[in-house]
Amino acid sequence: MADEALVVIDLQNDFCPGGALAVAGGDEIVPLVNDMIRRTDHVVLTQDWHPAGHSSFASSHPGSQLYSMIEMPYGPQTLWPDHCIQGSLGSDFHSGLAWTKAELVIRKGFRPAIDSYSAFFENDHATPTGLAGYLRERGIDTLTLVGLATDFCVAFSALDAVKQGFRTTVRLDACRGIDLNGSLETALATMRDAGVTLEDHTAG
Ligand code: VGL
Ligand code: ZN
Repeated sequence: MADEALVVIDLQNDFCPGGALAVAGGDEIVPLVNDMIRRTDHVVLTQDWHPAGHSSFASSHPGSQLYSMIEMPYGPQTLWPDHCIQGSLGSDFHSGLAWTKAELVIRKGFRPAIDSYSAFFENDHATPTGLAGYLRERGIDTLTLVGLATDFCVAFSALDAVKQGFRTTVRLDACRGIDLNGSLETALATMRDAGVTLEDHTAG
């Protein structure tokens, strides 16, 4: 339908097995995502896109543990391994992803001092990426989200999408999660409570 878009979140090498911040089974979703791309008129991709030395990297905070939380001026921030450095192989889309049909690639996380999980807003929940305006101007009001990782960039994007007034579905069978300290269960409950439609079309 003309008023619908598929938003493919961060289906990049660093989030797939062998990558710097590998999500278990991250590569398994590629064939399904490709089917969905084929069947959807409008496709938008996001690309995690960090400068070297980004403030979300544990390596930028000497003495701090990987995956620990720190307090940033904009709120709590998980510290990640170095990943998705601009222009690196790890920042490329998975080589099997049929990305050429995409009408827009939203890059995020490029400001050194702030992380950006959501496709719509940086982690201060205030600095927009421009995606909501783009979609509205195109007359798109209904979104399906797929990609990586369910409990971080997909969830943050879905929550902002409903807040911005988009009818929003997350296809869980076309997502994989990181699951840090129960983050997957929390993300699913938070999305459900916020009015995100969660669907799993896994056969059987
Ligand atoms: C993501 C952690 C850090 C994601 C991106 O795509 O879910 N997670 N950067
Ligand atoms: Zn990142």
